[in-house]
Amino acid sequence: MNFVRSIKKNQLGRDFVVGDIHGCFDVLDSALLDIQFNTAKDRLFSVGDIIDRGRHSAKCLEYLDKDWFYAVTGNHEQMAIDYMLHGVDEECYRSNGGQWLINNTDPFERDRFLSAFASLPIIIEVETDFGMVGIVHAECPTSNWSALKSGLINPKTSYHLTQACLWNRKVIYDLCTKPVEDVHAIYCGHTIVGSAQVRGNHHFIDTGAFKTGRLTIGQIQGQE
Ligand SMILES: [Mn+2]
Repeated sequence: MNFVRSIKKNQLGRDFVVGDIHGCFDVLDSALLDIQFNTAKDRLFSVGDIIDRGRHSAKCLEYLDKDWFYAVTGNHEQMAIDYMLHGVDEECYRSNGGQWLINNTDPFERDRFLSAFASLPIIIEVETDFGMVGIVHAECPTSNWSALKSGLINPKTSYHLTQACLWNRKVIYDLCTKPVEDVHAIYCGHTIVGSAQVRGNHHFIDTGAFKTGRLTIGQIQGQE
């Protein structure tokens, strides 16, 4: 499994981060038009949870195929993987928006979703003019970024840290607001906020697109 993906600086265009898409690829398309996103030069980094709840979850494969679209694993991608591999917790997954996948019984299509989700990293780091920017679904559970990277690839700590990256809500609830060391900024989703929120150097950008119609996109690199 690929836990950490490191991405070089975008020398050509702009880099953006986007909050939890949750199947709202129609909202994403119009948001990309609004910012005049240029697929030849610009890149988009998703904080995960690109599927479930919204109406166009299956479209995720089109985006995951693009060389300008990057995503980390969200707890919903992890639930989809667990459901497809083990078939357990079907009712739990259904109640969390997984019926689009549960209803899709084509084994070939399921394999495409499984391999696409299983190849996503837990965290991404992107080089920018301001320093390294981290992308993680729920939060960074360690006090410095390097400790997270080494802990994720250490078999003794990997499982625990992965779960924390996918599910924690300690930082957003002000239980830990010290900036994470060794990283300029960290972008997260998972916890729905009315508008983007900052805690230390964590930025929370999930504005609940599947129910509010508002998808938050922030620029992290390149000319305004
Ligand atoms: Mn989530």
